[in-house]
Amino acid sequence: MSFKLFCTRAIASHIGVGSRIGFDATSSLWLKAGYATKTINLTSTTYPNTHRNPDFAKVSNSDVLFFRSIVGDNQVLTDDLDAYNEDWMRKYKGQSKVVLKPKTTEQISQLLRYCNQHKLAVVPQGGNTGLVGGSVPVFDEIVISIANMNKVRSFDEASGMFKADAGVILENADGYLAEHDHIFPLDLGAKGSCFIGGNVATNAGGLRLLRYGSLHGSVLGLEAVLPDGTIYDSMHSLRKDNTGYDLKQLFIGSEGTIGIITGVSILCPARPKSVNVAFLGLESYEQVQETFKKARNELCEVLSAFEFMDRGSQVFASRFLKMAHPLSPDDENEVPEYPFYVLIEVAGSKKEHDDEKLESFLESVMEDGTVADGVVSQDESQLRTLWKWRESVSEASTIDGGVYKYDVSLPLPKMYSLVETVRKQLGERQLMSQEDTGMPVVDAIGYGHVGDGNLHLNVCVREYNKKVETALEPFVYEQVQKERGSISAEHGLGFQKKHYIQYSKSPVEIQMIKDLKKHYDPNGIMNPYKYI
Ligand code: FAD
Ligand code: 2HG
Ligand code: ZN
Repeated sequence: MSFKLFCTRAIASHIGVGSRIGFDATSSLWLKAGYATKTINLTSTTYPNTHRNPDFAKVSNSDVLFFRSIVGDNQVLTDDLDAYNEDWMRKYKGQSKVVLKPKTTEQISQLLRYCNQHKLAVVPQGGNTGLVGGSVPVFDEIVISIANMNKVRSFDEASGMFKADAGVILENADGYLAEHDHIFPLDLGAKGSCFIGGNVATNAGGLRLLRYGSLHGSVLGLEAVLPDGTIYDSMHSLRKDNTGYDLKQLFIGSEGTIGIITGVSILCPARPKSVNVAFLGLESYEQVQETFKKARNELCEVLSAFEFMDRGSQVFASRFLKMAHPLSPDDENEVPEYPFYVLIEVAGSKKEHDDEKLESFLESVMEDGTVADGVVSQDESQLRTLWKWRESVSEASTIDGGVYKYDVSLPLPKMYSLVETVRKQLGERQLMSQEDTGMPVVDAIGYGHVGDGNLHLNVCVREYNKKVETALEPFVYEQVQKERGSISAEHGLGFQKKHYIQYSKSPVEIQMIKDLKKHYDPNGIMNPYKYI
């Protein structure tokens, strides 16, 4: 049971500094979950009980002519629309015939006003990295992509106030802020592709919510276009504003159902000057909790992330990354037998101080046996590599053909039992086997943001399969409801959970949501067939 320093030789040759999982640096294109099933069935075929709303008009030639007059011929796409119709998991596929790529808020206003008047349904789309089928059409809805709205508007170094178009890629926003010694208060595995507007629309949580909090707190203002074309402009820079309802909150997590977010004003903290990461092996989930408790107590203000992964998730990451595991650097094929792994990040302003804190914390948890094994990064490249063993799990889970993803909030002590319960359920129904390729499910794995009480349960399948889906839904949601958890901690409801909101919201809450939707979108044109 020794504490090792991170071993450079095994890692450095595989992944260079700055390379990104799923992100092709040469083309700047997001590589979709490339392993998942090659052919995607139309959503309307997979879910035949969802019917096209006959109240919606179908796009006509005169509509297309109008769109061209607003955004220009080149920004109205009518061919090769798969990238806009298919979701990242390759699970959902819409049938849109038209994609619009406006460049200004005014253009979006004109487009939405027209669509509303003509009852043409629309789907707002950002980087299309959403994981609940919310970002793609179901039938022939028009896709309004905000990809062309990608300018930083302003940054105030004194206050940390950052204002930008909603189509700025998260990684670019953070890169811009890094030049000014600041950091975007959100980070996630899809940062090379997702847009800050999409992040706000999904109220994304990510890897450092523990440190920087929810977007409900850091977003200070928004600009959005309502379905009737009205421009709502609250792009102010006020930290405090108690004049009535906080309207911007309506859009944070609204998933494109009441308007299109076009601008984001957000408070960005100073960028930490020193960052370090430890990667640990643990013998039980109880020890994961104990380590978290101790990390909060001992690392206090420098703790910036606390992520956990079960062994199954590391096996998938290992198959995907094809490199030595940090805790067994000499054997490429071996993931050590620890049932749980934890990644701890510390970030502060004084390296010696932060390193000292991390070291004495690690010494104490190793000595008292809470942690069985661990490594610490020695430089930036190793730090990024350690993060890859956490960040790559999402994509690695698709490696055998597909994945059913659940992102739930649960009380910390109960969090991992959901994975065990689901594994039992799949075993009893004889749906799961790692060896028998005739079985649809390969494995059910668990990982996530311990600091936020957010578990990611990924059921990794050889192909999308109705029997598996029926075994999982509403079963998973029932388990979450029993513990008064949330069926969506961070990815939203989208299409996947459209029938299940009642597992986390009361009838009164659902009615209030419906009332708001009806008020702002009486024709229901915004992202129909989704959760509301
Ligand atoms: P899209 O996928 O394009 O859209 C998502 C939803 O928002 C859709 O309903 C869409 O209609 C709506 N929408 C998009 N833009 C707008 C707009 N401007 N106005 C109104 N509505 C809009 N999520 C997390 O919370 N934490 C994570 O750690 C995390 N990690 C991820 C890792 C990977 C590898 C992947 C693929 C996804 C991950 N996600 C994570 C999912 C997450 O929801 C998205 O990555 C991100 O927030 C969505 O942004 P996007 O621009 O891609 O939006
Ligand atoms: C993460 O935390 C993301 O890695 C994605 O939220 C989780 O793919 C998933 O299930
Ligand atoms: Zn997550």
